[in-house]
Amino acid sequence: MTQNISNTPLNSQVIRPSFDRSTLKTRIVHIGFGAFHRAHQGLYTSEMIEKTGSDWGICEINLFGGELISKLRQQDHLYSVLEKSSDSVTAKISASVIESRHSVLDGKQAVLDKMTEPQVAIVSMTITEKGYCADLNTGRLDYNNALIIADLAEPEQPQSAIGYIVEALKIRKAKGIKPFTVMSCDNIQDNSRVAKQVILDYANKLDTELGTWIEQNVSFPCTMVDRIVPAITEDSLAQLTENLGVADPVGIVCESFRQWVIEDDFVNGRPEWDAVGATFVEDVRPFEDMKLRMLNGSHSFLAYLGYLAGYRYIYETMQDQAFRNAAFKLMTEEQAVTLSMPEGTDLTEYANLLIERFSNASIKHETWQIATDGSQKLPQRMCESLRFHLQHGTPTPCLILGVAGWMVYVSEQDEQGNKIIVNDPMLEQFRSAYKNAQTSEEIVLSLLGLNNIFGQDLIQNADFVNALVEVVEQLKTIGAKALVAKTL
Ligand code: NAI
Ligand code: CS2
Repeated sequence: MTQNISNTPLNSQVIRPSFDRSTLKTRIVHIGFGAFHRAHQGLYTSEMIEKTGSDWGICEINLFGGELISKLRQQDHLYSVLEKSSDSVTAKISASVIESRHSVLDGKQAVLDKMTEPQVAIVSMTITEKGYCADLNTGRLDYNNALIIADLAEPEQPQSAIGYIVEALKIRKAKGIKPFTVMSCDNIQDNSRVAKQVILDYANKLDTELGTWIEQNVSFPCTMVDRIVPAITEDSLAQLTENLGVADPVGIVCESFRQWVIEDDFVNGRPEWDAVGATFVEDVRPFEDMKLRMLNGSHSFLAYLGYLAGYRYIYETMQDQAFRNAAFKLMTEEQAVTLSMPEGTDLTEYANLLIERFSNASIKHETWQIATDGSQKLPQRMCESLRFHLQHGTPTPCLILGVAGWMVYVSEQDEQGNKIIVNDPMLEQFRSAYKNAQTSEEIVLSLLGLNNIFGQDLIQNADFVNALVEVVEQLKTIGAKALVAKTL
C-alpha cells in the first residue's frame, strides 16, 4: 500500500484534528476543489468542526480536471495545508471533506444525485471568474458562452456550474425538497448576486415558474474571501513532504493570513464559521470592494507591469522600490478614495498590511498566474475605480498604467520580443484587436471597444483615451521598469 497522510504517522508538529469524521454529513456541496478552497473554506470548516463538534461535512465536486479528485480519494479525502508567514511555518491537516464527485469520473447523474440529497443545505463555489458564464460588466448571463448554449439545449446533461445548480434546484423543487443556499467564494464584485442573476437568467430561459421559485426560495449570500494561495509547484510539494514526513499530492501551501466576511443569509442553516475567525455581516459589499480594489487591483497592476519588467514573483516586485511605491500609491490614493467603509476602518493600515503580505518571500506567487483571465478581472479590480476618478475629475496615473500594462501584456510579446503565454477566455478577441491595429491609438481603441471588459462609457472619455495611448506608447518605448520608476 502506498504511504499517504491517511495511513502513515505524521511529524509530531503537524496539527491534526481529533473529531470523529464518521459523524459528519454532507451538508455542503462545494464546486471547484482548487488551490484556494483547500486553503480557505475547507480548512475553516475543518477547524470549525473541531471547535464546535458540528456535523457540517463537505462533498467536493469538480467538473473539470479529474486527477486531483482521484488523488484525494486515495487518502480518505484528507489533505494538508502549509501556512507560511515570513518567519514561520505551520502544517495542518484538513478533515472536513468526506466525499467527492467528478462529472467525468463518476458521471453527471452522480453529481446531480449528490446535489439533490435532502440534507445538502449549501452549494458553495470557487470556479474562477469565468465559471459564472457572465458578462461581468453587466452581471448578466452571457448567452454566447459555449457551455451555456450547450446547457440550454440539453439542460438535463449540464456542463456549466450554472447548469448543474439550476438542474439540481429543478429536481429539488419537483421532489418537494427544500432548496439550498448558493454561496460564491470567487473574487467577483457582488459575487453571489452575480451567481443569482446568471442562475435566474438561465432558469427563466428554461421555465419562468422555476425562475420565480428560485428567486423566492433560494438565498445567495455574498462573501469576501482572502488568502494568498499560489498554484502548487514541485518545490512547494517538496516543502510539504518535509514538514509532514510523507508526500501529499493534494496538499497546498499558502500565506498565514486569512479573512472571510459572509452575509448572514442562509435559507437552510449554516455552520458556525465565526467560531474560527470568519465574520458574518448584513452587507458584505464595502469589504468586497475594499479587497477587490486594494488587494486584487494592485495584484493585477503588479502582475502585468511586473511580468513585463521581468519579475517572476510578486515578492520580487516588492523589492523594487518604485513598484512598491506604485502599489501603495494605487491602493491609498486611487483605490481607497473610491470606497465607503464602515466607521473605524483604517484603509492606510490595510494598505500597509497588503504591502507586507505581498513582500512575503516565502510565498512564490507568479505574476504570470495572477495575469491569467484579465478580461474577467479588470472590471471589478480597475474599471469601477477608473469611472469614479473620471466622474470626479481626479488624477489616476496608476490605474491608467495598470490598464496600459494589461494592453501590452495581451499583445503576447514581452519587451525582449519573447512570446507571452496569455491565458484568457477572450484571447481570440485580443488577437484580432492586435491584428487590425498598427498604432498605439488603434490598439487602445480596439481593446477599449471590448464592452464586457470596459463597458460602453470608458472609450467615450477622450482625456482618458489620450492618456492611455500615451502610456501604452511609453511602455513600448522605455519599458515597464523605467516607466513605473518615472511615474513614481
Ligand atoms: P485553481 O485553478 O486551483 O482552481 C480552480 C477550480 O475551478 C478548479 O476546481 C476547476 O475545476 C474549477 N473551474 C475552472 N473553470 C471552471 C468552470 N468554467 N466551471 C466550473 N469550474 C471551473 O484556482 P484557485 O486558486 O483555487 O482559485 C479559484 C478562484 O478562487 C479564483 O479564481 C478566485 O476567484 C478565488 N480566490 C483565489 C485565491 C487565491 O489566492 N488562489 C484567493 C481568493 C479567491
Ligand atoms: C490574485 C488572487 O490570482 C489572482 O488574481 O489576485 O487570487 C489573490 O491571490 C487572492 O484574491 C488573495 O485573496
